[in-house]
Amino acid sequence: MKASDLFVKALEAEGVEYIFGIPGEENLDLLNSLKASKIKLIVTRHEQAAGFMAATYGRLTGKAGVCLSTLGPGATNLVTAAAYAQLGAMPMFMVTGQKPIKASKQGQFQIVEIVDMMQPLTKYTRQIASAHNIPSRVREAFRLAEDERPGATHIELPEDVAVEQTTADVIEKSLYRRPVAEEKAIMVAVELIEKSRRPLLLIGAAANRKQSSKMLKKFVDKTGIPFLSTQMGKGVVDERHPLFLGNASLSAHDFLHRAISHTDLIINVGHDVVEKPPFFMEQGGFKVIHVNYLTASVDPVYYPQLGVIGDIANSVYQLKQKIKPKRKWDFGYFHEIKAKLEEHLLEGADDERFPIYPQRLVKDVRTVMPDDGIIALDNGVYKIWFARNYKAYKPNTVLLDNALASMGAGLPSAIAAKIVHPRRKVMAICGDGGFMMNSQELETAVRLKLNLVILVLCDNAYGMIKWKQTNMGFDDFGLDFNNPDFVMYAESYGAKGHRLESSKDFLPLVKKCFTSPGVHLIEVPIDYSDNDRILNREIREKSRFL
Ligand SMILES: Cc1ncc(C[n+]2csc(CCOP(=O)(O)OP(=O)(O)O)c2C)c(N)n1
Repeated sequence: MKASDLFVKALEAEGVEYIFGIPGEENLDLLNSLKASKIKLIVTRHEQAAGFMAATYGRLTGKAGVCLSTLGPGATNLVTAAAYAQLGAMPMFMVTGQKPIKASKQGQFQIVEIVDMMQPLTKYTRQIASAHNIPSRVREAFRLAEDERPGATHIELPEDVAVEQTTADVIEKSLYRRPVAEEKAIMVAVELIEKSRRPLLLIGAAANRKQSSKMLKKFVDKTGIPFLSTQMGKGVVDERHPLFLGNASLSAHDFLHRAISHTDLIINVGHDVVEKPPFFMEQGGFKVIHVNYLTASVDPVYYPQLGVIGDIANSVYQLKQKIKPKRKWDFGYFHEIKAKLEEHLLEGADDERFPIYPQRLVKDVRTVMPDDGIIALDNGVYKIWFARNYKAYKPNTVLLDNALASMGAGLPSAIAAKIVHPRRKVMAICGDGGFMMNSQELETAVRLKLNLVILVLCDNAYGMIKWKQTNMGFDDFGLDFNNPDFVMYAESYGAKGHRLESSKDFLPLVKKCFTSPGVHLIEVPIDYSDNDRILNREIREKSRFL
């Protein structure tokens, strides 16, 4: 068999459905082998976007998403996406081309040490030097990408290896179950929880990766322990639950931090230190039980006293079975916080000003999105508003990146979400800065005939940094820009462009976009004038009096 055919066969054995990417001449044998495969090639307009799509496919399915590029410049374009997958624990497999390694007549043209370049960004990076190694290398790359903690892997397939003949055959996936926590660890955790006075449950990203939603809901219902979510842990348990105390969208001084300063024990399910800290541990302060697939990386702000290590859903099940809810638990103060938080979340939600107020925008998006609808956020200050004010009802329905926190991922991840869940409503929410970093993927979305709604929030500036600049007392400087006419821009791609003219038009307009097929871009002027007042001062002041 030709090596590139074997490579494709190995991908098929992994259950690969899509490859996102841009082929170069060094991938042409692989491309030709793909022609005969059921794997669908999705050509993108930038490798970075292909990487974001592959990572999001992995995030939503638990199976490694695959992306492809040529050598040199194509592969260097994958770097940000590799970091995105690696930090965000999204399973992703990258394959890049290379010039012949045995004899090359092109000198060093386009040659960069891609395998080395990927080293700090991946769990595994290898060049295939012989066709014979394809099955084991590919299997190993997928195993590592998908195993906890998931991340990015990379294989370089040189042109001359791709054309070799080989008798090797694919290695099938091995079947295994995730290990479960040992009973003794569970018993120690149960004792700690039962002895505590004001325990809190924190739900983080890893709880969104596998099926732990039902078990966590049962745990909360049985014990009555109030819970918080991290940004990437949103939706694991429906945030409409009466015991939900808020999302850690700000790192300090929010209502939920009052709860944290009042707790003596945090049962931390699935959070790890890549996310912006939802809390800071201090010597002599509250204790933390780390419930996760792997032990915790130690960090100055995170050094849990106990680890319950193993499959998360199983650990939560075991804890739930053994815990006897205690009368001495005192959640009175937490319920007070909850009431105040709910009040605060409603503030500004009906504001009629235009440009639209972020709180109103969040409320209207929540109104229009069905329970299982997916919002995919780029990175900007609106992310804080959405994480804090938008209640997620189901797992993985709020796709945001609180790990690399890269701009440019909003549109590509929405495209991938729509590919994975074609029947669900998907909305990309981007700032005018982040959107322009991968706006060329409008063409990909239109070509794929996706039904997608894209909000471009316009403040003609890098608003997030402006917000921080104001907070630090600096003058307004160096963060403004001009925008294209987004309606014309969208239409030039064959998408439908809309411009929001008044806040009350938002809901009917989005509803209309969701009922008419195709890619809809809505230019949404946004009023960020209160970001500093509310996010930096009002929340801090109001929560101080709790
Ligand atoms: C690729 C990348 N470059 C720079 C940053 C730093 N950064 C974070 S948010 C932000 C501004 C985002 O602006 P925009 O997309 O317009 O959203 P806004 O905050 O204005 O709503 C910048 C420059 C980043 N996170 N990622």
